[in-house]
Amino acid sequence: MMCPCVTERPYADRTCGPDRTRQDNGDPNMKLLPRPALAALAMAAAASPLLADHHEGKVEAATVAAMKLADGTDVGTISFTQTGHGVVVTVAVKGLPAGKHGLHIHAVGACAPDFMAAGGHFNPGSTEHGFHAPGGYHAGDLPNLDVAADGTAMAEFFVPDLTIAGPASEALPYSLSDEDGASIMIHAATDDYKTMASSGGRQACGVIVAKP
Ligand SMILES: [Cu+2]
Repeated sequence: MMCPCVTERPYADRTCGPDRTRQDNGDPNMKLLPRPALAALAMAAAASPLLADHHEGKVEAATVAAMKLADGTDVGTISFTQTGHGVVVTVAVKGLPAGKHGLHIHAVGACAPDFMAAGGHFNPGSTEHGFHAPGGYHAGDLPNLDVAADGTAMAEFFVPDLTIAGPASEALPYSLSDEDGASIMIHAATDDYKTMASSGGRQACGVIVAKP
């Protein structure tokens, strides 16, 4: 049913065979994902009608994370818009110190009672942090946010392979709709894309997908 090269290359369906391959594949259980992702997918697949929609390219979803400082001060929003290939992230924040700030998706969908509730980085591949890391990076690693002198930052970028709208799938192997949700964190210092410590403390947090 699947074109032969799919078994060798995870994303081979993008370059191999006709587009209808995915729709024609009646078995949604992806053989290509690493074991933990496959297990999560197997658990989620039965319950969610979204998986089938992914394969039809119909998923449209968006969510907005309300960004707050530790004292509850509103510092704007970070929005997430699902596409068939990943998520468009749109940042519109204010009231932050000027300079470049580390920005990451964290693993747990909670910012309260303090930002440590957000857990570590979203890292479903159990890789190392940083775009420079050999064997890296975390799926939650994002580009630094450059805050202007007036305390605002506007940015828009794309995160491939990510879904906010359903369980992991072949097309979108990283899901934020997992058992503990996900959040997004603006850090106090600049991510050197090599070490976790470079980003400093947790300055502003917003929930993307709430912890159930
Ligand atoms: Cu972080």
